[in-house]
Amino acid sequence: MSEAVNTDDPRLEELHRIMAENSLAGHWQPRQPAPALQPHLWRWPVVYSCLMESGEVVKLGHIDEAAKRRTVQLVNPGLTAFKSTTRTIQMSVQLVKPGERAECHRHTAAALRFVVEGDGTGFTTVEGEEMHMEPGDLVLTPSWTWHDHYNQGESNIVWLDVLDVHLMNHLDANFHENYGEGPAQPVTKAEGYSRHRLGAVRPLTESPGNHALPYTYKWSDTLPVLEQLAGSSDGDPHDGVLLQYANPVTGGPTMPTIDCRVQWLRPGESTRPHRHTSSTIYHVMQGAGTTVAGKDKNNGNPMTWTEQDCFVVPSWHWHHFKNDSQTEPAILFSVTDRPVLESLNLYSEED
Ligand code: GTQ
Ligand code: FE2
Repeated sequence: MSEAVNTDDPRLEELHRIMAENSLAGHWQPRQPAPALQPHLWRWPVVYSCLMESGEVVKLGHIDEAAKRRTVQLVNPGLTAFKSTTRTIQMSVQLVKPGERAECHRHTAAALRFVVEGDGTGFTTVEGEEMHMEPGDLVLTPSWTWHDHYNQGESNIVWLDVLDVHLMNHLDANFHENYGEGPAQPVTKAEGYSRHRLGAVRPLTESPGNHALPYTYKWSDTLPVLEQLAGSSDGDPHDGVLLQYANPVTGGPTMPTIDCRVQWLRPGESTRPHRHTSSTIYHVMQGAGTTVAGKDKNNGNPMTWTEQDCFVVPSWHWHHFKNDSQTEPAILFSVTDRPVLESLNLYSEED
């Protein structure tokens, strides 16, 4: 307590007591420090073995049951009370076994799926369209869009779920609704509908504002862009060759609250440190390397990653990347809350 507050004055204690009884407090009184988001690395073999074990012991439930989805959630050690990956975003890993269906619902939280494992026969139906899921594909289920998942194949399908659910909770804007007419919504659109309708040739009337619409970014379209740029451009000094999964109509962020990126670090490449007021969660698609993240520019916590690992770089932490291989590129998929900070004029960056 500051010196200006005379703690010997018995009236002060009485004031504190009366205020506490009436749900009031003085600015001069201490409070619990907010828990800090920490840099953290989740090693894939541990995540994956827990997910596979959950496939044995957790039966996928109906839509009104707690196990309506079978996911293992990445919990930041600083945010265990919230069970959350960052303050805004949740990243989890979901398993749908052959023959299983995760039933239909919708919520205000925007979600995306980034496919890690599967033979392409599994799909998420979004607003009446089956979006088939092959490794590396990114499927958007934006705010308030109906979605259900079905694995009609013979092998497991595993993907990363990313939702802005914690932001929704902070804003008291987290609402959801179960589909009332059965476990799955009807399929009303041809496969590829959204990608075609929102492509470079599209109806003149297509003007979603900064709204995101259902969409799939195929890895088979993304990888050639990375490969071509890696061979022909210098890339970004902080991130190597960096691509944004742009909203196909506006060219802006992937969704209003979450931007998705993919980056390519050349063999042996080392990037320059920078920091910014947005938090990022990474997933290693390919390769092995080190990300140093910390509050000091030259003294961070090295996170040494390999394929499929996930890690967090918190807001305003200096960070840089190194591809530890001299022969192979490294590819990182990432999600960030940067669009939220930008839309509130709170985004800034330093290097
Ligand atoms: O697949 O619909 O990880 O609603 C969390 C909430 C996945 C889903 C999550 C969800 C889903
Ligand atoms: Fe959902």
